[in-house]
Amino acid sequence: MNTARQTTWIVLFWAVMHAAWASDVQIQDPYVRAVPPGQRVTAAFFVAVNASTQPRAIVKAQTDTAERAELHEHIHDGGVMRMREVPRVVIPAGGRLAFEPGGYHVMLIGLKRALQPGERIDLTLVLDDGSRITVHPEVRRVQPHSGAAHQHHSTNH
Ligand SMILES: [Cu+2]
Repeated sequence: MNTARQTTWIVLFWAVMHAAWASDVQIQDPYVRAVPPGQRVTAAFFVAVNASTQPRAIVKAQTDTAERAELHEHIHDGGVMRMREVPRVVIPAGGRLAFEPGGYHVMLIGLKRALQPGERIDLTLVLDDGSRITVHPEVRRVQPHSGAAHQHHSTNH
């Protein structure tokens, strides 16, 4: 009886620790780039902070606001900036990684409605340990600046 009780406590302890461990990744300052009406593609940015002693990877993004959410990176390809989908983005142990214009971002493809600056959408990030983090990025007007904007989004300047 004592042993069974002990086992219960160990399982409970493990569950609590595991939950705490899974939440060691935090998403700070999430936002979404405001786009002109009719444009159905935009991107979400944030800073991912990993307080654990293990590297963690973001392996998937989901949102109700768009038909698809993809993890993207920007690469320099013969002087041209391009972006491509990546299967995972690693946040180093005890470190942080910025998703920012010109770098990693979550591409939202096929927006289901127009986004108003100031409103918030839902974005869920899935980690490699199966945990999920839902954040509420604010829609913001982001000034394009040289080299850092989505090249295929900027028009004439
Ligand atoms: Cu992209």
